[in-house]
Amino acid sequence: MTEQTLILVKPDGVARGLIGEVLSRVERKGLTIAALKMETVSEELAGAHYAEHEGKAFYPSLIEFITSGPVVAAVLEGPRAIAAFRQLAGGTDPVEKALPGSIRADFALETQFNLVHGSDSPESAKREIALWFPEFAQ
Ligand code: RTP
Ligand code: MG
Repeated sequence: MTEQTLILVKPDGVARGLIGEVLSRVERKGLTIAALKMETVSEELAGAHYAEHEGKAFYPSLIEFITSGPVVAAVLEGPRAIAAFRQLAGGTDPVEKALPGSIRADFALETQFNLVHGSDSPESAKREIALWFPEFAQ
């Protein structure tokens, strides 16, 4: 069944020149880029996007980081797109959890600066696509 997922190249990925690397891996995997834009994230959008983490110790630095520079946001489509991109990204901790060959394992060292985001469930994907691409949401 075709799914949609919302992904981000976070500010560290943009600053390090990894937009092309990430999008290239997405395309080589066979996922379709259905929507794409670059944007500097407002506090409001950052808070809405990461609402599930409000109150956690890392939340203030997460918001500061995600608003620190432009991000690239995209909607991807394909069979099992949500899990497929999470596989490409690798686990949250790029050293302890991400498998070799994943984006995070190949290019990141620290959990906060882990380069990419991908929706973690169909419910998250629907919510995040509506936040980032209201004109695109179904
Ligand atoms: P994301 O939402 O960004 O795709 O990452 P994720 O699902 O793999 O991880 P999640 O638990 O949702 O955490 C969101 C982001 O918060 C930062 N984080 N820092 N210092 C820490 O312990 C910690 N834990 C999470 C990371 O940037 C993570 O991607
Ligand atoms: Mg998450």
